[in-house]
Amino acid sequence: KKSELDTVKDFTSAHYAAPNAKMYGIAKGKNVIVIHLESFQQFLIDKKINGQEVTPFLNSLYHSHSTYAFKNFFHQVGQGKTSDAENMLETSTYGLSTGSLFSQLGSDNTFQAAPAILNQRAKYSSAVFHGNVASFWNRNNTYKNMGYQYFFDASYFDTTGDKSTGYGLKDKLLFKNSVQYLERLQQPFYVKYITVTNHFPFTMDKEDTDFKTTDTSDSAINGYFQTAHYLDQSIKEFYTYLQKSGLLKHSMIVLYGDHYGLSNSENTTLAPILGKSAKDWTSFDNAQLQRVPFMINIPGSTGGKIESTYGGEIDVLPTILHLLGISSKRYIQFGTDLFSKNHDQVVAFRNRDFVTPKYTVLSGKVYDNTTGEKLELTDDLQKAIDKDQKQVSQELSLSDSLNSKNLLRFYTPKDFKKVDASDYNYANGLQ
Ligand code: GP9
Ligand code: MN
Repeated sequence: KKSELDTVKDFTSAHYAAPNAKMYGIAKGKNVIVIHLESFQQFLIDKKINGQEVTPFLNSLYHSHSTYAFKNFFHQVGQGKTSDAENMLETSTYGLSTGSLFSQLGSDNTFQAAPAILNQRAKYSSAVFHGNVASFWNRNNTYKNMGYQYFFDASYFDTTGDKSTGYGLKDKLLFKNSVQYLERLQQPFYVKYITVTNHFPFTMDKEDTDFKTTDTSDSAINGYFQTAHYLDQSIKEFYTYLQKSGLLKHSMIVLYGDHYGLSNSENTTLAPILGKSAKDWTSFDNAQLQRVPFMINIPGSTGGKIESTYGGEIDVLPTILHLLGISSKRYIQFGTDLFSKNHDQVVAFRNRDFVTPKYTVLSGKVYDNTTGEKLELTDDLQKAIDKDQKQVSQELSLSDSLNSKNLLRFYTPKDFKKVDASDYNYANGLQ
């Protein structure tokens, strides 16, 4: 009888998309710097408020020919929010349907995640920089199982007084104070920066912003543009350091928004700012706002452009591995390389809704992406949608059984050495 693991393996190997030869290995051997843009939605890109760009630096990256940017990239998180995004990006498996995988399974599960893969295949060192306490989302335990060698959490930084906001060290200080650790890491390194300042309720100290924001009845919306502007400045400052230190040309910088910042209940207040009418706002419009930025900046490269391929967070790991010239074929991963000709453009949301380049399907109702209108289905279209829906549901439930039953403990990819969490000790030897 076929085991559950075999069912999962059969699915992911049939779904595997071979790399695009033009892109394979274009960033081979480079450092990888992943920048997690907290609560950052795609509509912020190129947005002006009172005539001023909200995120001028990210906009310049977005339009640069050294950046492969995606305008139809969606977040796929559930209740695990940031932690779900991290899990998808670094394992190419989904978060759970309820709660956070990091919190529920991060201490005990077997992971075959980016830090371990890159270390074993290409001798990368690895680290996370984050200005909140290590235990938030059970990161201290999960990161060890992912094979992260270092975790520079709040305990490594001075977070006292006005150096922090609700979720920890202010982003500008995180980047600035991380340098002392970053420059001691062995290269090539794979590092992740998890920013926090652009987080609900989007409040900040007056002296940290001079951005003239909106004047809506919703203080979260007004604050959102200010904290996003601050985040943008923090990344600009970090780039200045990367440039000066010489690291920039030896690095590939991956930037992504983890999930929505403004919730569906706020979207009708937001609508006029996006040039839409609040009274015509529908669940189709909410779904479109699941777009978040995904940008791969490879300084020195000139082939970058704004891609219209549809994809999501689940697709990041195979995409990155292939850019680094590392085949993803031997791993159990649910996403597919965004640059592959066989990339699967059906984007699953955690609640089994999904988006394709043509349609948005919400609770079985089908909307046309160009008009936003709900469609009456012909038999043929219904069949096509049913097929996609079936695959989305299957993919999510296979990922769930893989993770909730810890099936990776029974699977050893070629040459993979199982991660031993006890190899790592993060908090200055105190924990
Ligand atoms: C906390 C931060 C926020 O450390 O990453 O997590 P979120 O609330 O966005 O899931
Ligand atoms: Mn988050």
